[in-house]
Amino acid sequence: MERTLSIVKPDAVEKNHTGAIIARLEQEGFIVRAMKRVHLTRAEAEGFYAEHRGRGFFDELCSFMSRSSIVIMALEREDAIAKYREVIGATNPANAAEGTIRKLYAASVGENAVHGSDKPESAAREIAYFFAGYEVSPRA
Ligand code: YYY
Ligand code: MG
Repeated sequence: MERTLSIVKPDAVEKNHTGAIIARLEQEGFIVRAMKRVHLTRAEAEGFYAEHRGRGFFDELCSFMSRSSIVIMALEREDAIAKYREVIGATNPANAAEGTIRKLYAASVGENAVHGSDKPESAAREIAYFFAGYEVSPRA
């Protein structure tokens, strides 16, 4: 079993799509290992997206991610990282395949409904960024 970090971003939470997105992920075989709703500070958003610091879209991305609440989940599944990225679709919803979460719920590349880890090292860092060890332990 592999884990990935999933975020329902402010645009999707504001539109009340959280439940539909979680239901879809459960249908796709993901187990919600840990979950919480939080409103990030700008500094917390910048820390999460540190790898993108210096990119043209960084300021807008961090403003967006700290605009209102998000729902963060640690998800578990066989091949979770790749499978999750398949289910959410391309970063730009205009390029996302039919039926993917971004195609269904995202309005633009900047406000694209969900986040997903891109590789095992990112998943480990991102899960640890938001969850304490006891929250994602097998006993949770
Ligand atoms: O992993 P993923 O979210 O699909 O894309 P990244 O390339 O890691 O970029 C993170 C985040 O930044 C993306 O979800 C939206 C935003 N972004 C943007 O606003 N404009 C771009 N040209 C690229 C990314
Ligand atoms: Mg990424």
